[in-house]
Amino acid sequence: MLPAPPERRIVTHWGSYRADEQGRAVPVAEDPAPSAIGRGLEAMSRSPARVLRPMVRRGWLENGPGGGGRGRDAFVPVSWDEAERLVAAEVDRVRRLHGNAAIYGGSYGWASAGRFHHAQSQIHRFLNLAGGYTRSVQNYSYAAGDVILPYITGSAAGLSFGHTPWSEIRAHARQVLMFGGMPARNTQVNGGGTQRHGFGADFDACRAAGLRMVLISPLGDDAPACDAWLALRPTTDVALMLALAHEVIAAGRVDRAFLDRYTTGGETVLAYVTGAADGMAKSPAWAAPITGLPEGEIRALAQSVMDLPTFIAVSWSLQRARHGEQPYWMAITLAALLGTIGKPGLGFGFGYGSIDGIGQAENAYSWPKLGQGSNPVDSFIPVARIADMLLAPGGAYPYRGETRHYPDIRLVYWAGGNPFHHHQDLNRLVRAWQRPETVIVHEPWWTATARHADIVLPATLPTERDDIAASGREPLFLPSHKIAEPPGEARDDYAILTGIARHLGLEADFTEGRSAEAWLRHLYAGLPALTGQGDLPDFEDFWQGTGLRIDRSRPVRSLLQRFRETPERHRLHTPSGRIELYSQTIAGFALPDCPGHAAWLEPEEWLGAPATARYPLHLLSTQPATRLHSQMDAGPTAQESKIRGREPLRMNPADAAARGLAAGDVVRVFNDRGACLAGLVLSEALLPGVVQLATGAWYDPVEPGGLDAHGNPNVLTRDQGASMLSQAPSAQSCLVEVAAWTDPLPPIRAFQPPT
Ligand SMILES: Nc1nc2c(c(=O)[nH]1)N[C@H]1C(S)=C(S)[C@@H](COP(=O)(O)OP(=O)(O)OC[C@H]3O[C@@H](n4cnc5c(=O)[nH]c(N)nc54)[C@H](O)[C@@H]3O)O[C@H]1N2
Ligand SMILES: Nc1nc2c(c(=O)[nH]1)N[C@H]1C(S)=C(S)[C@@H](COP(=O)(O)OP(=O)(O)OC[C@H]3O[C@@H](n4cnc5c(=O)[nH]c(N)nc54)[C@H](O)[C@@H]3O)O[C@H]1N2
Ligand SMILES: [Mo]
Repeated sequence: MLPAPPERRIVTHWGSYRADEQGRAVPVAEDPAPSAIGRGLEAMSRSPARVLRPMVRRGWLENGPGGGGRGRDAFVPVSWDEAERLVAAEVDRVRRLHGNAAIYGGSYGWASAGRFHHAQSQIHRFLNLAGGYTRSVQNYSYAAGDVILPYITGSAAGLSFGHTPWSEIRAHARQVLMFGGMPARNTQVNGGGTQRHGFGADFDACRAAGLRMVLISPLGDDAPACDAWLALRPTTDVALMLALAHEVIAAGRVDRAFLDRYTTGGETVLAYVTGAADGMAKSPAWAAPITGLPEGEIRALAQSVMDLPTFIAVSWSLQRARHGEQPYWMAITLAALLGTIGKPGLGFGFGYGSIDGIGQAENAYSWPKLGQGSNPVDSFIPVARIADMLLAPGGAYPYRGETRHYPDIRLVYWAGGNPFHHHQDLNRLVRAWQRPETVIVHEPWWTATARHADIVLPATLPTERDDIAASGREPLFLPSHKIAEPPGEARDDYAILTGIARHLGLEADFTEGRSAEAWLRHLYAGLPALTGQGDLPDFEDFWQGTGLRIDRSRPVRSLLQRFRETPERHRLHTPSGRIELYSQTIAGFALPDCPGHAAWLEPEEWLGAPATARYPLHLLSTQPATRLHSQMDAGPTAQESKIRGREPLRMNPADAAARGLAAGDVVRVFNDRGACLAGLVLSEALLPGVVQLATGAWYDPVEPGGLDAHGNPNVLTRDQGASMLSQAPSAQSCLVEVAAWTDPLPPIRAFQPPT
């Protein structure tokens, strides 16, 4: 048993808390900007939405593996021993009959902070020992960016790591273009467990230093403050950037020396922008009707990027759309024409304000983590292609210039994620999800994913176990203390998998003979080797304290600065060794939705599409201010934001008036893919024609595949790859209509356990 610390602390993805005298979780004093998401954290332990016992779907228990009735049948409680035996036997059956690639163990999702009780690491470690599984690659956050960047700059630096520091931007830039804004709500979160929210201070320091902060977004409140707001139509940023490039060219301000020395393909791009290639000059007059921005505003912005040293920031949201590769490629192209790339504090970067920690000092070391072993099976899918995979076993699909085939999945095993939150077109997922023979889910909660499983194993929350937490974007290694007993029979993922491993003869390999506490000590003992930090306190002292700080950060350097200084020595990992404004490789793939240079491509759904005749509103499904994804939706902060129990939908008053709608109304949001209810909030901050419904309201269909009573935008979003290159999710390309809901209100049942 670990000694009881004088002050008990819990670390989450959205902040650190201490238990006060009443056992309530209150933000720690070290945090300059605590998040309200953590309110009621300790009370969530006893929420009625918790899974309390191992449960098996009745149809599966009675008839054996097979999908019919998934999401409809009642659940039957079983003992832990029986649950372990059922899971072990099913893993064994599937691997023997169909091979390990028939097990989908992607388990994508955020789970909880904590280095040891990290659900994905635990499940991957277990499945690797069991012979392997089909895994997932990329993520829902920035997959299109992650795929395209290596073709252009030779790596994904500037996306989730390697950013130009805020301190350099503040010192050298005079203007920051914020494509997609920098909404403070998203910087409540930092993966792995955060303690000191830092974004606000960096942003404020830029303003104090007199930088001109320009917000380019359909939402006027997408930044803590701004000096100008360009309210463009969603997913038209490439057209705006092209027009800026056009003006830079027309003014003779292209940095030819930079293009010659550091890039390849500049001539092709210039010909496209000027119209020499296709007869269409990408001028402000051309971009105005596409973006919805007045031509004069575009010209003024173009002048400002020529007059002021400018940093171009693009949020991750821009690439979560059809052709989401293009805004990133075009931002780099624009910075290249201006010749700012690699200059201190200038150039471009992605994800500032998408999450806390971007642009802050980066650790020059990595933290200890649980070893996952290696996967003997070489089978994977791009993560957002899950429904396609389940619907079409063996089906062909393009990815990164190859033709691949989907594996034939018989068993889906999920721990630490919520696909019925995160995936697009949930009604399609409901159908696809019936296909596998068995679905096993570890969950603390009766989420929609748990409800659509055959075997549900109750997992603990971070408040119910001891752990160590550390984010890759903070220099802090933090104890996270148990403050509550697990409810019912809930167990840690480690304990669950240890029990299952025992039935498969894998226990000794899985545990390496360590208890959970012994693993924490083992992780701690790994610190010196990884961080180079020698004289650390004893584990006991660490455990009684408030965490360690290891200040060894990477040198302060702007993105691609070394490449700029010595391009011969720091050749990029691209075929030319330079920035590829035109990529022969991508052009060679001959993809209709991702050509060889950055280009404006009309998506199927945007405000200029013919589809607006029926669905005239562009839906932005942004990250929620009141929770992390679907987590804490049952908590007080999210619940107080609901309108008659429904998730708030924001709309411009003019759009509401045209539909006879008023603030506080419950409305139906719909398109051909699905429909949900939401509670109406009116705001002038939205560009007319745009509505905003945050992700994360627990999916609550009134009948299987029917109306969602609660307001989950993913019943409306499109399940299509950003392009055939990346197969990334493209949730932001989505048209809808909104109408009054006059029928009786269906009850919210998502937070009640199923029968
Ligand atoms: N339309 C639309 N959809 C989106 C997005 C969007 O912008 N628009 N954003 C996308 C993005 S960027 C992301 S990253 C995804 C996020 O999608 P997810 O990461 O899947 O979302 P979460 O709600 O965090 O799911 C984590 C689940 O793990 C469970 N959990 C927590 N701790 C533990 C644990 O210790 N053990 C176990 N077994 N389970 C645990 C939680 O209860 C929760 O159900 O959503 C994506 N979906
Ligand atoms: N509170 C909270 N914070 C979070 C999360 C959470 O669940 N809750 N999730 C975290 C995760 S996993 C991720 S990946 C990040 C995601 O970070 P982002 O992807 O940056 O976040 P979003 O909220 O989807 O989008 C940010 C803003 O982009 C704008 N936008 C959308 N489409 C367009 C467009 O086409 N053009 C322009 N110019 N603007 C557009 C929207 O107005 C939106 O408010 O957020 C993280 N932060
Ligand atoms: Mo994400």
